[in-house]
Amino acid sequence: LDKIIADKFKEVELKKSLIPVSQLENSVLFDRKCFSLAENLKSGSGIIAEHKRRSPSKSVINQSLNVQDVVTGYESADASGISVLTDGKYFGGSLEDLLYARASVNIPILRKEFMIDDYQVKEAKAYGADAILLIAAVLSEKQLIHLADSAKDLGMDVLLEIHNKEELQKSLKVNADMIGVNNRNLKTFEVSIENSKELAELIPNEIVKVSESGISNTQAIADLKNYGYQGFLIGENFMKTDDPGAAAKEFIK
Ligand code: IGP
Repeated sequence: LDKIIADKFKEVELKKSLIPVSQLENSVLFDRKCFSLAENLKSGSGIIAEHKRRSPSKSVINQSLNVQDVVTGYESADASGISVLTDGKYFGGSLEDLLYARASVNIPILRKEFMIDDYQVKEAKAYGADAILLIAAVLSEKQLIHLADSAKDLGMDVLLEIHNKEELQKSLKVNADMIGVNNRNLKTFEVSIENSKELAELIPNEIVKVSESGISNTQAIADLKNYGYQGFLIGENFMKTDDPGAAAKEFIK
């Protein structure tokens, strides 16, 4: 994780020197009114289906599909939202993926990225995202508050990811619409759905609860609903198949 973040700082500095913020603000999408991911989770299937080609924990998941087909499939499967990885080096994603996803569906899209700078929040908006992810393991309380406020100012929702009590503590003053409990430890890659169950009661009621990672069956969803979860972020279980949309449809029906 430390390496990913160090690389991200370099990437963002480079981009800032090439594409000024004013150019991002000129994107036609910059003034678009966002869909609310948090609201959509409450009223629909609750599934946030992810486009993920590869990951540091699993290496290759699926490199042969095109993003438009995948996200269109997710939308017709009745996903409440879509998550698009935009990190290139570790996840094989891109901002172009986000743009093509935006052009293909009319449901909320989460930019899945290691956010460290305001610049990326603007980029998210300029490339069509409706929501951003902030990872408590990566950011200070002050940074979390600042980046969440920037996203809210642009009309986007905020999904704040935590993995333990300390990170939750750090997140309580942040203006987040959703708190996501990552079942995967980003430092050891160990996955346990019990983590969502243990932290559930500590999350304030007015915040939409999302369980992230390692979800592979509908029994897990039923269990997590009993703990108050309304959102379920699923990547690999769909992406490892030849037809992620069909896999999502079978899962959600
Ligand atoms: C999806 P999975 O196990 O269903 O593929 O997990 C999602 O939760 C995972 O990709 C994720 C992630 C992240 C990726 C959760 N938090 C932070 C990158 C960065």
